Amino acid sequence: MKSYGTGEIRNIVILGHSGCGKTTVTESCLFFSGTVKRFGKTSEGNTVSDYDPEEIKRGVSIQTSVIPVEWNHTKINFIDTPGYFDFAGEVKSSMAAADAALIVVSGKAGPEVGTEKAWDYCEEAGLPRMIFVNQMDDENANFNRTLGQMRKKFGKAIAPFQIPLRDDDGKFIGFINVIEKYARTLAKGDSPSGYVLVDSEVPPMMEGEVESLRAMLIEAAAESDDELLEKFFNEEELTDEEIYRGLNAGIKDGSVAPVLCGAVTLCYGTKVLMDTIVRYVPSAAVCKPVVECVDVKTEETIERKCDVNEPFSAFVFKTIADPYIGRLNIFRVMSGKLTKDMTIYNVQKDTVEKISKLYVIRGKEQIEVDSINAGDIGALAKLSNTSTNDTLATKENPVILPQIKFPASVHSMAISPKTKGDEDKISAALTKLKEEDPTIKTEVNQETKQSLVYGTGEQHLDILLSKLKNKYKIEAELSEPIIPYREMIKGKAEVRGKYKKQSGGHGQYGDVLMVFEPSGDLTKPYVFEESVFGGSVPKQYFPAVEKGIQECVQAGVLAGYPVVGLKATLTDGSYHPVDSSEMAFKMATSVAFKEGIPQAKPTILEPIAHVEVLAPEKYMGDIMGDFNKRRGRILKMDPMGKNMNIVAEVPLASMYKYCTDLRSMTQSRGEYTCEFERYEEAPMEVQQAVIEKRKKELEK
Ligand SMILES: Nc1nc2c(ncn2[C@@H]2O[C@H](COP(=O)(O)OP(=O)(O)O)[C@@H](O)[C@H]2O)c(=O)[nH]1
Ligand SMILES: [Mg+2]
Repeated sequence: MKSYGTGEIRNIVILGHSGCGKTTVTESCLFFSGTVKRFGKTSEGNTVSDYDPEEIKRGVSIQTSVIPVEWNHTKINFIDTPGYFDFAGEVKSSMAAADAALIVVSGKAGPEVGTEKAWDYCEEAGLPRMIFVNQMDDENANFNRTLGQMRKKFGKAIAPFQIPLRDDDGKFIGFINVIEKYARTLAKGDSPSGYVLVDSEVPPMMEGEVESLRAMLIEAAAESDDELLEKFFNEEELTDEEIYRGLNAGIKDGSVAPVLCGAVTLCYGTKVLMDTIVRYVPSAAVCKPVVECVDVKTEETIERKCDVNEPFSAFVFKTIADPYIGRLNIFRVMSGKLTKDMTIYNVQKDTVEKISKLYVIRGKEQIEVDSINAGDIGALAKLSNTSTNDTLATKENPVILPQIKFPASVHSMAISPKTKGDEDKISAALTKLKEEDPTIKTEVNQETKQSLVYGTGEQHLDILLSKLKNKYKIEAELSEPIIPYREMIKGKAEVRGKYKKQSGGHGQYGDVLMVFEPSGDLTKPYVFEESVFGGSVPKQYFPAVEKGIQECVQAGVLAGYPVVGLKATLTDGSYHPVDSSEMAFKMATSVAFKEGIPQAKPTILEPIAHVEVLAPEKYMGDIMGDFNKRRGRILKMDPMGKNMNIVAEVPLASMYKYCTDLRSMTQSRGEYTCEFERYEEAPMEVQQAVIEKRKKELEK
């Protein structure tokens, strides 16, 4: 592939609800531009973009892929993203590499939750955006309805560049260009899709509609430029050139979102889409002219220009660590130029990385190149220490580029191999999968000994299992994480513990009088004190008594959970000059513990989580009602942007699979975080259930 200059590159992230046709957009552009000879289908698993075995199996995208298409002396790097919300991490990383977004909307379904999220992401990141209303060939598609809904949701920015033409039977037959007021209809001809567009007149009955949409467009165009706005208000006619100038400026700053339409499975609208991207979407050099980064030598924030003459810096936005493909880091050059003979420096990891081969990638295909210019996307194989979020630069000019903030991994499950002994294999494979996907987290709970995996949702972890099986040949299963309950006492007890053995020869003798009471500090298992008077227990045995307590608090008397907040005081006792030993005193303490704790009102504590939910206000009633059912307490509720932020405390045990429930309550609009806060006494019925469960486990 030829090397493209910074001004000839467009990095376009494709966003939208699952199933609107994002991946098919990339496939149709590849096909129409003659890059591929066969038009793949996502449902058949043969598209360039959805190449991963999991994507082929499911017929949906689950990871980001880069699809460069060469069109009109320009390289459009499409970055195709998954629509499922569990893969929001992939979307976030794709956005880090993009200059502009193409939001695909189904003309049949209209704007959906995924469309709203896409729009919000663009607003947040300040990305220029355009919209493609797809699936217009479907008999239930309705452009005007979709346009109206988008105007209502997204406001004045929505600027229709095209409207679809239909014949008397409602069949999609072409487009009307709203700015220049001409129509084009599809006719059989020599093009990859088998159709060409031929100019025709705007049907008289549509003239009114075209005029009103054009007025909408001109208003949007005028908004971006004071001079134009004045002309607009003075009701002076804007020239086409002025309209284009205004639209260009508006698209660049995000105040205008051009809307196109088509049916990409038939390549209707594909050419106009690519033409519009080349013509209207500014190049990498214009969209992200500078990037703020931290100069590692001076620790100052500096700017790097998206220009080949600047020092080299590149941001790694995706890592593939695949047993078949190998290790690949995909990056965007933010400044300067990368050539294959350079020595590069991973700034965060403080290591020099050797380049073996330099590629641009198209789906899974790796195309070797000699250099990659500022603004372009490339890939490097076999870098040993580099992963997503790292900055590559040179040792002479080290900088750190802005990092991706990944969504919280709130869904946790215990993971174990189906075959005993595969534990090490699982953890090695998980390490690889974590490199590819920073939203997967793992942890071994020291107390329950369970291996835990964290992801963004149930589907995310299902795919993780599937990858373990298909790519790493390990069968694993997920189970509910064990809740780490605690035990404590609420009362006070004074007990004597005696340990005495006379089995001929050397005997054993230990005798302690202990007081057990709450220490008030639930963060510590116990505090140990002694108030022995007159040497009834010699000093040398105090550590043995403490050792006894230390061992006993590991398993409480009610259900075997660790004890916290215990104060144990050794007040008295007796000893034998020959038979007493450290062992005997430790045993005596244990006897006192087993007898004393049940008398001191033992109780079970449960972990309480601090939960924050962000969701639109209309769902507040459901969310609060649901928290009540989970024994949660709402602490506060505040508006935050378009949403409400609810802060609550909820027992951890009832947060199991909350992500699934919150999604279904809020049509996937709600998000949350959940963190351990503290321990609290569990209600009686919970305690009974916990004790019962423990009993059964012991019987097994
Ligand atoms: N009728 C029709 N179907 C389409 C069109 N574009 C995509 N599809 C179908 O919609 C489904 C989802 O497409 P896909 O590209 O995987 O959507 P994504 O989830 O947004 O990537 C597939 O079955 C496509 O064949 C279109 O223009 N017209
Ligand atoms: Mg897709």
